[in-house]
Amino acid sequence: MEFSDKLKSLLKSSKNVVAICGAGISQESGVPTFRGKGGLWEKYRPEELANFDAFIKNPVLVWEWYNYRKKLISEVNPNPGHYALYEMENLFEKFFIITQNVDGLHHKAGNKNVIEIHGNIMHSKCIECDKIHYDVPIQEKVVSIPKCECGGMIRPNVVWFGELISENLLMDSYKLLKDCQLLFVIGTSGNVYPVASFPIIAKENDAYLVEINTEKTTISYMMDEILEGQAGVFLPKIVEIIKN
Ligand code: BV8
Ligand code: ZN
Repeated sequence: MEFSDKLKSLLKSSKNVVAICGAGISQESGVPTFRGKGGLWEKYRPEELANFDAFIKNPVLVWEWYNYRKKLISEVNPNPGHYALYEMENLFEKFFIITQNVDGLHHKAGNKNVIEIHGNIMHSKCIECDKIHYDVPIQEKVVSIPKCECGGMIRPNVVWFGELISENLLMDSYKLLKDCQLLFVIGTSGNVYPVASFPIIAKENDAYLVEINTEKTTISYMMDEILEGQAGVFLPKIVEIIKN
């Protein structure tokens, strides 16, 4: 039996549902994860790339890595896992996604209620005046560091290690996690804080926690139900149960 009776009844009765997503949900679209085999971190370590000091020390290397990812992401599409979450937004009374992913694929699938807690790789910002730039071209070979009108260097507008998550997004996330009856934790290794601590907030408020992952993770121990397998396989099945 794939899904417990408890989960089946919650799929029918829950009003507020939240899905926390990590790189695993985009893996079936062809976007490499961070820590898995073939993952982005295999060649580089996070400390070397996804932090401000690395950018100041070697902006060309950091921009090369982000341009490689931006180009790859601009050529991929949402997969059945993303589209199932789009259907959930229209099936549950209140459904929100809190995503660690910066690939924009939830919006591309049609979801509106999305908190991009680590930002969006397609957006950039000036390190001097904080101006957001949406039109920074993808340079296959980085010949120059993009510059703002004010002369400042432009960086990807994502949250790097050692940087604070925006207070507003954190407050919005805490509120959603406190109010939800059902929380899906999809395709995340549970390594990165503060998102790794989010499931505990929902659990403390009596939510039922369901992990969907191809492997056990550091946060599997706190789950009420574990669906071991691909997000793109399980999520459409869950939508079928909600609909019938
Ligand atoms: C902060 C954005 C205050 C840019 C990213 C010591 C202890 C605890 C915490 C810390 C510590 N030292 C430092 C910290 C804080 C640090 C942190 O958590 N470090 C970790 C590594 C220990 N966090 C921060 O710095 C955060 N800010 O805390 O500020 C502060 C400041 C200083 C010091 C202390 C506190 C900011 C974190 C944000 C970093 N930005 N990325 C970019 O993308 O380039 S992190 C990066 O990892 C991505 O955003 C990614 O989303 C995120 C999490 O990774 P996952 O999404 O989980 O991906 P992963 O590859 O790991 O796992 C994929 C999973 O999918 C696997 O489990 C796999 O099995 C599964 N899977 C694969 N295929 C499928 C699948 N599942 C289902 N279906 C499939 N088909
Ligand atoms: Zn500027």
